[in-house]
Amino acid sequence: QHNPHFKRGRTTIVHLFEWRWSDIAAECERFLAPKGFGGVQISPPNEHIVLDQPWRPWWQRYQPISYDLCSRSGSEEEFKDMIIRCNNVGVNIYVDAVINHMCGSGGGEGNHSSCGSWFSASKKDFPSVPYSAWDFSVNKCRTSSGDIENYGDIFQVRDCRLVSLLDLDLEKDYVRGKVAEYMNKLIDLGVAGFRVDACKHMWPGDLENVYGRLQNLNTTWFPRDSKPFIFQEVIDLGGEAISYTEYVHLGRVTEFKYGAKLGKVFRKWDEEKLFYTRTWGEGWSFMSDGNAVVFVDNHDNQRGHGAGGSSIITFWDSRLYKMAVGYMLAHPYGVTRVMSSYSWNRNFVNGKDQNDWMGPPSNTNGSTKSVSVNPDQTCGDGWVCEHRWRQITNMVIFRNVVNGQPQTNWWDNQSNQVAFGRGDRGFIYCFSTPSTLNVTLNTGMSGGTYCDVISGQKEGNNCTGKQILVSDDGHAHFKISNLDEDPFVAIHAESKI
Ligand code: ARE
Ligand code: CA
Repeated sequence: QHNPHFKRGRTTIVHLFEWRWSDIAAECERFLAPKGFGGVQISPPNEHIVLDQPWRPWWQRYQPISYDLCSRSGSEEEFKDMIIRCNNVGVNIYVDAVINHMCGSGGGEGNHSSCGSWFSASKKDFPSVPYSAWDFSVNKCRTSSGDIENYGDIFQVRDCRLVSLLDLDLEKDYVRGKVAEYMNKLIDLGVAGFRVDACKHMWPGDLENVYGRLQNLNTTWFPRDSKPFIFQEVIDLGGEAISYTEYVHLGRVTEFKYGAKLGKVFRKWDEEKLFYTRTWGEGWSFMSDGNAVVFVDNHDNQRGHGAGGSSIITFWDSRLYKMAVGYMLAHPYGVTRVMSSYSWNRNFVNGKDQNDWMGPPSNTNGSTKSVSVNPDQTCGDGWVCEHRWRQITNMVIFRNVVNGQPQTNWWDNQSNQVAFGRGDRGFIYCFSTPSTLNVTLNTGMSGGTYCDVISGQKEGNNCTGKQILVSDDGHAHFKISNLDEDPFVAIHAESKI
């Protein structure tokens, strides 16, 4: 379950946060497959609550009402069509599975749900599953509020309500069966795996039981006996009662230290310096390479939810962001995930964004807007599409080209300039300090002229960016200024001209 089952030597997942299924299908065909993306993490596809206060927040999708497949992203038909079209071009779909809980305890009663199913949060009644009051862990929770009050107590964290969300009792065979039935339906339809939400709040033994019930992947698109890829959201920055180590035998785990630390390095906070990343990965006490899913930011911490704090770099700091994502994609550690966001009207009051709830670009009737694509390949209508930024797309390709190669030819200036290669397949040089670089480095690559894929790219036999001349002994001269659009350069075997 640690294997993402990427096809055709691909390596990277993009999270198309809040995209509609029909847009994802089109994106697989027109962009993700040609650019070599391995898969898409989609927003939760199941029925969710629909809220007016605040108006249609993005997080309503983390409040399930049933496992029917109609959501803000579209209908079941559109969902099925997306899976087929993405699979047909070799792009995997990973579902965000919300199985720890249903909606918030204050969710009310009625048909305010994405498929229109009736439910009652106060009676804990969800007839479309069906779940009733017996299926929740109310009697296990010992806090007076019924909510998690102390992350130091492993029992509360698992058995009480996360921010008042009605907590399912996954010890019950019936609940395990319903959750597995939902996930198996998705596997049948052709998904490649799951991002499992809020795993810290579920007992590893319960998860093991649920995962044990899952079928192998659909053989229309995957080899026989392929188990679904599982990556579990466990926020572990150290110092809490629950550790990621309890989950790594079950599947991969999100490594939240990665983005928090990388943010500090590129922002030069806490006296961090880029050259300290010589030991990036396990050397920074991250989980072992084979267990990690890594990312610079996610849909929570890009807006002050979740964990990582203010060091997290997002599209709002676009120049730094491209460098951080570029570094991540060049470095061999972990399975990489790239964020693709929408923009919203940030409004900080005393350091807190009052609009951190705002949902995706919407029409007046509340439906999510389609993603429009501009002539220069960027997106419009409020969709940021970081994955379409040249520097990021081209580093996704870089990662595919160097896949399987070790990190080699490390160089640093004992400060904020570093460079490293990936065998003879690729080389990256980057700095995070206001300065100019003028240095000759051993790239480990074969002699020739390469096109830098950050300032441009190879188009036919031309290069639209800087050209890097590698001599027959593998050395190349790098001259970059902090005034350049991006203070980094990357070349790879397929950017040779
Ligand atoms: C919303 C409202 C709440 C309200 C609730 C129920 O904001 O005020 O009580 O609805 O009505 C997302 C949003 C939440 C939202 C929820 C449901 O972020 O704001 O609540 O959807 O709509 C912890 C968990 C971790 C979780 C983060 C956010 O451990 O699993 O909190 N992340 C996932 C998703 C989120 C999602 C949920 C889980 C719920 O990625 O998008 O919530 O499905 C320390 C701890 C962490 C802890 C963190 C923040 O760092 O180590 O474990 O993360 O603090 O508390
Ligand atoms: Ca729980």
